[in-house]
Amino acid sequence: PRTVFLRDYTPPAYLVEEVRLTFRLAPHATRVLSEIQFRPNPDAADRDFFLHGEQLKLISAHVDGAPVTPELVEGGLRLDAPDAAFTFEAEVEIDPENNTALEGLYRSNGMYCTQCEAEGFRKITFYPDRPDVMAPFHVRIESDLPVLLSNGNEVARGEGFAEWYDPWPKPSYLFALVAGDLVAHADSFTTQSGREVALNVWVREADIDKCAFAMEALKKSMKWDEEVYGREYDLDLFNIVAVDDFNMGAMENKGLNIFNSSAVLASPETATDADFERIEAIIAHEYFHNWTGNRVTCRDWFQLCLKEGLTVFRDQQFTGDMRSHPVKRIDDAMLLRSAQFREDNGPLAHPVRPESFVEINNFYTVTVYEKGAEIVGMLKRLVGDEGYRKALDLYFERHDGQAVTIEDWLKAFEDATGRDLSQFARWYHQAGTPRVHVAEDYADGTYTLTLRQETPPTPGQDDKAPVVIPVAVGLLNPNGDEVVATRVLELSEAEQSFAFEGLSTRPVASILRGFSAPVILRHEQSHETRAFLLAHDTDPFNKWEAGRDLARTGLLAMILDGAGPDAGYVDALGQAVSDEALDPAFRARLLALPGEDELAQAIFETGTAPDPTAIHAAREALRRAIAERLGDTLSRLYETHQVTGPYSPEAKDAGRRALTNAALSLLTLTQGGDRARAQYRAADNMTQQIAALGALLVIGEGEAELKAFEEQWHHERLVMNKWFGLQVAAARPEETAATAEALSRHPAFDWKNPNRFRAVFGALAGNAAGFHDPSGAGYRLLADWLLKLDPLNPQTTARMTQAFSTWKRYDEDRKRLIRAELERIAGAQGLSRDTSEMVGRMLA
Ligand code: BAL
Ligand code: ZN
Repeated sequence: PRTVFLRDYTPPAYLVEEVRLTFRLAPHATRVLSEIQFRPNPDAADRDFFLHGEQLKLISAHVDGAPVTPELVEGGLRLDAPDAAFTFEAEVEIDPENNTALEGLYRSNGMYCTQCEAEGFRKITFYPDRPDVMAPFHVRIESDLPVLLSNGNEVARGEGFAEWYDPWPKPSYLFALVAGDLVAHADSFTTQSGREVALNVWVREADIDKCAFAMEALKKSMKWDEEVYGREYDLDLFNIVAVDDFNMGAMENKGLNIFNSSAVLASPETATDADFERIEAIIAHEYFHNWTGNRVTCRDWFQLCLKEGLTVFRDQQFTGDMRSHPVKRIDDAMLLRSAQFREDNGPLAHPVRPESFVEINNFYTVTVYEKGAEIVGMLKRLVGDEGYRKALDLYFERHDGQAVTIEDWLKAFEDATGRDLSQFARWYHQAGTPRVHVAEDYADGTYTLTLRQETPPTPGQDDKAPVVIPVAVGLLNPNGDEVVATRVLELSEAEQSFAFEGLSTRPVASILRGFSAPVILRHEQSHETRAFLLAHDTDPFNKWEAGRDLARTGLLAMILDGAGPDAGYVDALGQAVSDEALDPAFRARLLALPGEDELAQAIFETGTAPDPTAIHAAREALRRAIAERLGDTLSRLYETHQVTGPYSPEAKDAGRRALTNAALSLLTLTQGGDRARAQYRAADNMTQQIAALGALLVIGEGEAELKAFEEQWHHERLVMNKWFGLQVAAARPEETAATAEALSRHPAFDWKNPNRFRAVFGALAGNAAGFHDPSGAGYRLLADWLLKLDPLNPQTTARMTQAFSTWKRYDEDRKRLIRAELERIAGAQGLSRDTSEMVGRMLA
C-alpha cells in the first residue's frame, strides 16, 4: 500500500463550482447520478484530472453532455479534461446493503446513512475527495422511505423524493444522507441575531423517549458558542440522526450530524451519569465543528488536529462550564495519561500533525485529538484569555470558507498577539511525551526552581529539541497558606531556573498546577510533602495529583518491593474524602486509584518488566486496605450523600452518586454484597443499577442480578452493551478470556455491530490482568476475532489492534505470545490496509 506524505501536498488541478447529486436508493443497487461543475485551479501546477472512486460500478460518464470513457485506474479515474470550465456527469451503482465497512453509503437496521470522513465519499461517486475542494451541494433523494435527509435546507419534497441544498461550500467529507423510517424529537433555537433554527433529533420510534437530553445539550451548545466564541449557527435547520451501526462516536456533517446511538440516546433508566455527560460533550463537539471544521476546514488530512484538537478543547471548556472545571480537568488528565501517554510511549507514537500515513483512519487518535487539545490549552495559557479570543476572532475572520493548515492557525495567534510561535510549533511536529525534572533550592529567602526537559526518542524521531512548556506554579507556606499565587513559568530551554525572592521560610511548591502542560513531571517529593499538598494545596488539580502520587508510590512499593499498603496514605485519603467543603465528584476522583496500565508503564520506566497479575493483586490489596481502614468513613459517605427525589443527570446529583458508588464498590470488598444488592433492588436509574451490579460481580456474586438485568433489558441494545462489557471488565484475570469467549457465543452477540464488538473485546483489552494472563488466552481470543472482523470492518479492527501496542514492555514469555499473534494477523491473506499498517507499525 502507498504511503502518503505531507511534503508531497500539491493543490488540486481543478476546483468545483457546484455539485448536483441524485440518489435512487435501492438496498443492493443504488444509483448515484452526479453533475459536477469544474474549473481549472489557477494555483495548480498541472491539469491532471483525477477523481477518486472506490468500489463503484461506472454506468456512464459525460463531459459537457458528450459521452466519455474515462480511464479507470487504482483508486479512481482519469480523463483528458479541458483547460477551461466544464461539467462532468457520471452515473454509478453502489451496494449499500453489503457495505459492512460502514464507510460511504450503507444500511443500518433498514435505514440508509453515510459516513464520509475521511475518505468515504469516494465510495459514493467519483469526486475529488479531498478537503481542499469545497463546493455547494444540491441533493435529490428518490426513495419510498418516509424520511429523506441531506445537508443544508430542504428545498422541495414530493411523493418518493426530497431535494436539499446546502449553500455553504463544503468538502465531500462533510456530505451526508439519511433515509429511513424515523421520527423526530423537534424543538427550535433562536440565534443571537434573532434567526429561528429548527432542530430535530431523528430516531426510530422506540427511541423517541430518549432524545430530550440530547436536544437540551444541543441548545446549550448553540448558546455557549455564541456567548464564548461569538459563533452563530448559519442554516435554518439542524438535524441529528441516531444510528446503531457506526464506527466512531459521531460525525459533524454540515447541518446533518450523524451519531452513534450510544452518543445520543439517554433516559434515566437506560443511561448512566457518565453516559449523560459523554452525550452532552459529543453533541457539543459535533455542533462546535460547524465553525471549527466546517466553516474553516483542513487543507489536507495531515491537518486533522487543526479541527479536532481545537474542537476537543472547545468541548472540554464547555463541559467545564456546564459542570465543574477541576473535575473535568482531572478526567481529561486521566484520559490523556491512560491513553495518549500510552500511545506516545509506544510503537504507535506520532506527532500531533503526522508527516505520513498509509490509511488516514488510523490517525483519528488520542494524540491528534487529546494532545491536540492540550496544545490549544497551552497556547491559551501562554497568550492569556484575551489574546486567545483575539487570535480566534482573527482566525475565523481570515479563514472563513477556507481549507487551511496548522501554519495558518499559528500565524493567526502570532498576528493577533505579537508572539513568536516558531519554537512552540514543535509541539505539532515532535512526537513523544516530554519529561520535566524538578530540582529545588532554598537559601536566604530565595526559592529556586530548576526545571529540565527531555523527550525520549519515538519511531522515526531520535533527536528531540526543547519545546515551550507552560509550567503553572504556586508556593505554599508550611502552615498551608499560599505565599505565591499561581504563576505560569515558560520553560523553553533544555534547562532553566526560576527564582522566587522574599520568602521567610522554605516554601512547598505546587508544580504543574491545573496540569498546565501534557508532560510527565519527575519531582522527588517526600511522603509528608505529598500528604501536605493533598491536605492543603489550593489548586484542586494538584490536590488530587498529590493523592494520586501517594497512591502510585505506595502501589509501586507493594508491587516491586513487597511492601504492605501504606497506612499513611490511607489516612490522608480518609481525611480528604471526609472534607465536606470539597465537591463530592472531586472526592470520588480521589478514591479512584491509578489504573493497572498506568502502573505497568510506571514500572516499565523503572527498567523492570511489569507483571500485570502482580499489579492487579496489589491494586486490589490496596483497595481492600482502604475499605478496611476507612470502613466507617466510607459507610458514612455512602449514607449521607445518597440522592433523594427524582433522577437528574445534572452535575450536582451525579457527583453525589459518583461518591456513594465509589464508596459502595470499596465497601463491598470487605463487607460483602448486601448493600449492593439492596441498592440494585431499589435502583430507579441505570447509574445506581449498574454500579451495584458491578460491585457484586467484582466479588464473584451477582449471578441473580445479572440474569434479572438481562431479562429486564434484552430489548435495549445500548443497555445490553453494558451487560456484555461489565462481565468481562469485572472478571477475574484467569477467567477473563473464557468469560469473553462465552459471551461471544451468546445469541445477542451481534459481532458486526461495532458497539457490541467493542463491548466485549474492548473490555477484554481493558481488563489488563485478564488480557495479559500468562496463558496467552486473551491474546489469542482477541486476535481470532480481529481476523474475523477485518474483512468486514477494517476501521474498527485496526483501531482495536491497539490493545497489543504496549507489548514490548512485558517479559519474554508475554512478548513471545503477543508477537506470535501480531505476526499471525500480519500474515493473514487479504488483510486490510488499515490493519496491516497498524500491525506493521507495532512489529517494526
Ligand atoms: N470528525 C470525526 C468525528 C469527530 O471528531 O467529531
Ligand atoms: Zn471532532
